[in-house]
Amino acid sequence: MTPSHKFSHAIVRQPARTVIDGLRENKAQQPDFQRLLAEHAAYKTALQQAGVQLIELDPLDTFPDSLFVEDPALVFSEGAIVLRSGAPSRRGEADAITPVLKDHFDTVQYLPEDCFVDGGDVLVTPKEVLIGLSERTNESGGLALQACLKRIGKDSRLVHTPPGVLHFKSDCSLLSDTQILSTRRLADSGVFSHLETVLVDDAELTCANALRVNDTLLLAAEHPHTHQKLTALGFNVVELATREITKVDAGLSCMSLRWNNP
Ligand code: CIR
Repeated sequence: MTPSHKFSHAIVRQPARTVIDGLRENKAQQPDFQRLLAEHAAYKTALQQAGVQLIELDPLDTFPDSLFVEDPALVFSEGAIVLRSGAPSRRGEADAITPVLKDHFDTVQYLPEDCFVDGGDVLVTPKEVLIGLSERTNESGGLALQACLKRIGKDSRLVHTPPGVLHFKSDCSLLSDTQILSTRRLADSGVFSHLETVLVDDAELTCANALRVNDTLLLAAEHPHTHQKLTALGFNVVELATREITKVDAGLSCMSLRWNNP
């Protein structure tokens, strides 16, 4: 079976200048546009060096958060699913990305009205897809997504995103087909009973959103304890600066939509 972290292609979107007005919990912090661009450029290079072919989309000034392409859609070798964000300011991003999905996938499914799901709440594991209910992902959205997933042969389960956490994957990421990187608060909910859990250091929560791509594990820089732990486990860790994107509550998985085209 192809490992879940095997990716041949990814969609990315260039940050718009308006990203400095992106949604965030802490309004007191605003990202620096030039430094954020540099972070994004390094991210794209790291994906390419990990063996991924990029499909690069133009910036969208009307949608400050549109570089976070993981949220408006889900993509699999079997087809794409267009989502509807629980954040009103992000709803138009789905329409903007749909033509690109139609160009690359034979099957594109859509959620019905009043169903809200952000891709950041969806974790794909070999056994099942976990859908974290959150401020952005409502129950009808989760149920509608389960029906879409079933149509392309994928089992799924509705779970809960920890209170106060933006997205389910803000707190976890798949390291391999059998291992998950997670915060303690999420792991303690028992949701990962079928996976071996590697905990991020309690003082390094923001690196829980890592990104395994082929033989490379992308990890937010400045999280030395977790980095050391993952290196000791044998992962090929590549650090990426995330100071600016973190100011708009984002992490590494958010900036690409990845799939394997065998
Ligand atoms: C938002 O609040 O929607 C953006 N500022 C951050 C989105 C991060 N996306 C993700 O975790 N998948």
